Formats: sequence, structure tokens, C-alpha cells
Amino acid sequence: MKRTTFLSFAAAMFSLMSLAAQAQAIQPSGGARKIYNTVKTKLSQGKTLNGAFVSVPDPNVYCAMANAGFDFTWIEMQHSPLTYGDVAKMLFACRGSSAMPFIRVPDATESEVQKATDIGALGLIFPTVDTAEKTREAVKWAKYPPFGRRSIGAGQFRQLWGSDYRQTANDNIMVIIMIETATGVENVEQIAAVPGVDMIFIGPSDLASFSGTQAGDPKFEAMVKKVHDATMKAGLKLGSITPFKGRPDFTFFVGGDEASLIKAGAKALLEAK
Ligand code: 3PY
Ligand code: MG
Repeated sequence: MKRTTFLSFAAAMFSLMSLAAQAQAIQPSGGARKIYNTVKTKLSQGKTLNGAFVSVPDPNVYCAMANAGFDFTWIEMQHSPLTYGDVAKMLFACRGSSAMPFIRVPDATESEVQKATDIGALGLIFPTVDTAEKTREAVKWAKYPPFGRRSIGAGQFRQLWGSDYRQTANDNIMVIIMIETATGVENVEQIAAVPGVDMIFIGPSDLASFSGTQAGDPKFEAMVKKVHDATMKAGLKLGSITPFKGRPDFTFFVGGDEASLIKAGAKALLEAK
């Protein structure tokens, strides 16, 4: 084979191979995947995970939380005045932390999810989801095409997660749907069946508030059981707040925040002999 022919042949083969690799990497299912979201890996190994709420807009405090031993941080943007600008600085300052950055966004809209993913969140937590339609919106904005409708844009995601982020993001970003209302419980089977959902998370405080019942009441417990059964049937992971530890099949827990952990740390220090 002449040298020029060989070189064009090699170049064509290389383009074909890299196209195939790209196509494989953006497939929502099947094929080899690069997983850097350690929450995903640990959950697939059957481990129980812990995270804590973050609502203080300070990179140093964030780094302390993100390297304290938690598996993930639950960056609270539903119930705190944190801005995406605050959180972008926190995530950048603490890139490489042992805890994966998860953000509870206020709603499953393009504008919220776009900003949360662009600044580098690897987990998106959607509160008070009532319907499969809302769940499909959550997945749609969380995932790049062809699976979803996330726009490419620019962001610090590549600096955090690598230059191949476009090919790896869909496999690493987790979608967590919170069931917090009786309507959500009613529709949980359809919600859990939406492709792209990784986990169902029960929010007991809101579930109690919206339903007028509380943990221990038969009506409340029946709702928890319905959510549990639908989640298991769909093959998804199940999470809630730390007081739910010990309930069967719950493997993802959030509890504590900066203020409570400072208090607990100070108490332990002062009581130490
Ligand atoms: C709830 O219990 O309502 C929650 O949102 C838990 O974070
Ligand atoms: Mg809630």
C-alpha cells in the first residue's frame, strides 16, 4: 500500500473508531462507561451512603463539609438563599473533594437544571414531584441528547470532570426524585418507571405536612410502603433522611448541616477530658 493511501486509510479508521467511541459514550445504556461519580459506584456495590445539607455560601466551609467523610453533599437550593454563583465558587474551590456535589434544585425547569449541571453538580435532587410528566422534565434537562435536551454551552464542568465531559456526563449525573406529597405517592409507580431516574427519595417532613399524617401513623406508613414497593419494582435506589436508617432497602441518607455539625463538634471538644 502506498504511504499516502495507508495514511488516509489510517485516518479514516481513526475517525470511525472515535465516532463509534463517542456514540457509545453518549448511549444511555450499554457499552463501556467511565464512572467518576463515586456515589453511583458505591450504590451499585450495595453500600449505604451518607450526606449532609450545605447552605452556607463559603468555599472554606464547603471544603470542610466535602472532605469530612460524607459520600455526597446535599447543596440546598430549594430552602436556602444560595445562588448558583456562590455554589460555582464552592465547587471550584473544592474540586477533587471526596464527597460528590449533589444539588437540590428548586424545580425541574431548564433554567435551574442547566445552571446546576453547568457548575458541575453530579447529582440533581428534585423536590415535591407529583407526576411522571414532571419526572420526564427532570430527566430531559439533566441529560444531553440523544437521551435528553440539555444544551452544551460552557461551564466549569470540564475543569471539574474532564475534557470528555460531553461523552461521560449522562452516565454520571444522577436524577433523584423526591416523593413528598400524597399525590406523588399515588403516582409513584409511573414516576419510578420514567427512564433515566436513578433514585426515589422520600421527604418525610413534607409528606407529613402535605398529608396531615406522620411517621408511625398507619396512613403514613402505608404511603412509605407504596413508595418502597414501587421503587424496588423499578429497580431504583431508595433514600431519605437519617431517621429512616434501618428501614429495609433505604441506602442513601442525608442529615446534619454546617450549623448542627459545628455544635456537635464543639460539644465533643468541650466534653473531651
Ligand atoms: C422533607 O422531609 O420534606 C425533605 O425535604 C427532606 O430533605
Ligand atoms: Mg421537603
